[in-house]
Amino acid sequence: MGLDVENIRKDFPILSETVNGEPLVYLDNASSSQKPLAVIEAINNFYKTTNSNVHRGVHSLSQRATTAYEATREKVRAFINANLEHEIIFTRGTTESINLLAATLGKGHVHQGDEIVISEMEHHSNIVPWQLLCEETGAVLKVIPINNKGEITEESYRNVINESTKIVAICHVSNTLGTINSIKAIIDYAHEFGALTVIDGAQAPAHIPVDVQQLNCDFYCFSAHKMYGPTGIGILYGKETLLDELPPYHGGGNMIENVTFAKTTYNKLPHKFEAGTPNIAGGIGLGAAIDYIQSIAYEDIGKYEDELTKYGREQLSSISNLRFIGDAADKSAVFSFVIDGIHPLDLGTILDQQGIAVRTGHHCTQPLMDKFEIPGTVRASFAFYNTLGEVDRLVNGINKAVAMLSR
Ligand code: 7TS
Repeated sequence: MGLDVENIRKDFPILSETVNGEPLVYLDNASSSQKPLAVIEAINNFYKTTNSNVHRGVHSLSQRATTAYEATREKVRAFINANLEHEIIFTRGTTESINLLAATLGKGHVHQGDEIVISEMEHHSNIVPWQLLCEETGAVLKVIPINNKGEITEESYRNVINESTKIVAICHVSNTLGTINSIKAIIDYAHEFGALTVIDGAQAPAHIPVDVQQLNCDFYCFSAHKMYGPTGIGILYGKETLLDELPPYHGGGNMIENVTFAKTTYNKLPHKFEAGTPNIAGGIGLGAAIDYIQSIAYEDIGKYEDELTKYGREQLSSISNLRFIGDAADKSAVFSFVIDGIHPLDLGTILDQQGIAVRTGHHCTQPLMDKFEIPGTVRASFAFYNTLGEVDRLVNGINKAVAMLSR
């Protein structure tokens, strides 16, 4: 059937905004995507008609809020094809999901001399929590190197993963390079050594379908706000047996079964990991975001975004002295680049003056910048509501900026 981009754009009110007098071209989707009206209205309606706390009220409104909030858990389960609803833990986002794992795996699963494996392309959120865990336990952080195209090769991960590996934590899709990693092969290899696998899926579900049972990953983390949902809510998926073994993360209301001063027992999954009043409106918004994505087939999203990737690559390549950082064979519509003699921040600022939103800097991947020996890049990251015309506006905008800056 194909994607009807012009109609899709109408679902996103912000896309009709002007910025600095120009129609907005929003190319910072890897940071946070825009929200369709369906998500905005779901949140609005919750506060207008249902607002109440969840999981504790005897009154009808609280029960209504609980039903609406919990409906998202089932939607997420089906969305990533998890086996069980209570394998879906609500968190504040990818960052909190990974921190939860690093903190709780540190209490029993990881010991002095054990190795924790990440890759050179990880976001700081998938580096620092593991460093904290290493400091606490005496475990050692090992890093899978990437090649110059920004890919993890089979040889490179086989060289790093071994009998000492306890955890392998890898991104599904790189936020800076756009590389789509062959995580299934890495997960299978890690399992040969009995290691646990943690997938940082922050950049995946907006673009590609995720099936945690097919991947057979032990944990999968993502954020609602990068997949057309609200900020402040995300998911930790984990296999039931593993989540059951882990100790609680935060203490407080809802995560307990019984509290006395002498001893507290904990609630069952998923509540064991969900202390305190959650982001109820956010959860409902995430449910609406999933409904929205599912109203458009992934197959169509994939085909269209591939077209954007191909066209974007071709057109950006026409700019002289532009060098792509990351040119993987399998990549999403994310372009990081540098232009000789031009600082990314200056380029980003002049693009902004033309209504074009890109991100500049290290994108929370400083070790990756070190690998490529650059301080930062300009990054244009696309979503399915972006158009080929916007690629042209980006390219014209860059050409204009380069002319101004090299005067
Ligand atoms: N992992 C990856 C691969 C990411 O891209 C991000 C956010 C995170 C983890 C953290 O997600 P959060 O929702 O908890 O913040 N990436 C970006 C980015 O590329 N620009 O801004 C945030």
